[in-house]
Amino acid sequence: MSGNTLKNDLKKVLEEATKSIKAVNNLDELESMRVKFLGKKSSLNSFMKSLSELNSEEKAIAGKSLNNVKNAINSILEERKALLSKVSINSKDEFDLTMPGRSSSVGSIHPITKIMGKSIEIFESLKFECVEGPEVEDEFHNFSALNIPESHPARAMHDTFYLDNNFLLRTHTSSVQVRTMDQQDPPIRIIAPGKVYRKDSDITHTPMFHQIEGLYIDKEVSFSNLKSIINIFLKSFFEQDDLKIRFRPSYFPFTEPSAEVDIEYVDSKGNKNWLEILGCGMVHPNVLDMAKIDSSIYSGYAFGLGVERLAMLKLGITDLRLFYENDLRFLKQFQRM
Ligand code: 2U9
Repeated sequence: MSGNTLKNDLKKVLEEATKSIKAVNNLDELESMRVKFLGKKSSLNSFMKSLSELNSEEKAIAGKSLNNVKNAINSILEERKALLSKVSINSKDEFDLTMPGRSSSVGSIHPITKIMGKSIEIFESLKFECVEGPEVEDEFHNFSALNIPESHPARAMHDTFYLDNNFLLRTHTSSVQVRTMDQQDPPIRIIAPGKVYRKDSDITHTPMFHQIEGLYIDKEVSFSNLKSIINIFLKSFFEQDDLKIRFRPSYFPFTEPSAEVDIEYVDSKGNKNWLEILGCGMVHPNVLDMAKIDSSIYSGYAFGLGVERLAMLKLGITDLRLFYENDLRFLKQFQRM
């Protein structure tokens, strides 16, 4: 073995090892490369063995070259190992089936939406059809068509959110029923659920709240029909067959006669109280006339209820504003309602 041939052979070995190691893509293959280039059966090892054939001067030079190549291969192996370990940690992250799952938080329907849904379900079972209409209204559909005179305090700026050009945010969903009466002949049996707006804010009022209003127009609709439907709804909603319900005379421009309805409520100390829950009445003949429905042939009843008020009583909540603060600690209590 001459010094020059050895040098050439070592150069080739180093080149081949470098190329092969850099092509390796996992730690197992890398180990076989270590065996191939540095193991007992490697060409480097057989060169090592043949050193004995050389004289001491040649041996020193050849030994040094062999060691250099061995070290070079070792460091290429280490470098590749470090790189592959890093990749394998990262890929373990994606594929380790023993890792605990990432929990995603599940949202839920807002309690007001649920109360609204439950009420609509009851009215639909009583053959009322659900209708919707615009939240931005004009004065005619929100006030005039409902027999609410221009001088009525509800029209005042401090109660109603006025927009440009005599538009406003509807103060009740009655405007939806007015629109239905314009488009449809009796019999009409509808409910109008939705958002309404009034300039009010305290523990029992928010500037936006939800209403469900009902309207039934047909021949021979009577006040006793109205009482019956309200009784059925309230007993079903509060899931209480012996619920005490009281009709108290009241006044609304759009109904005559009008009534407010109270339910008996027993508080945590066992004290009984009457609580107002909704308003209702027989549709005012002026309202029918304005919708070109002959009030000598047809009569109707109407009712209106505040969804937040229903929800407060059903869920035992005393501050209405809690519904709209989006505090998850409050909302989560109703997740499984
Ligand atoms: C038409 C004719 C009449 C709807 C009615 C009430 C009585 C009523 C309040 C309850 C609490 C509003 O949400 S609240 O603040 N509503 O008391 N609403 S009768 O009467 C109508 C509706 C439409 C065409």
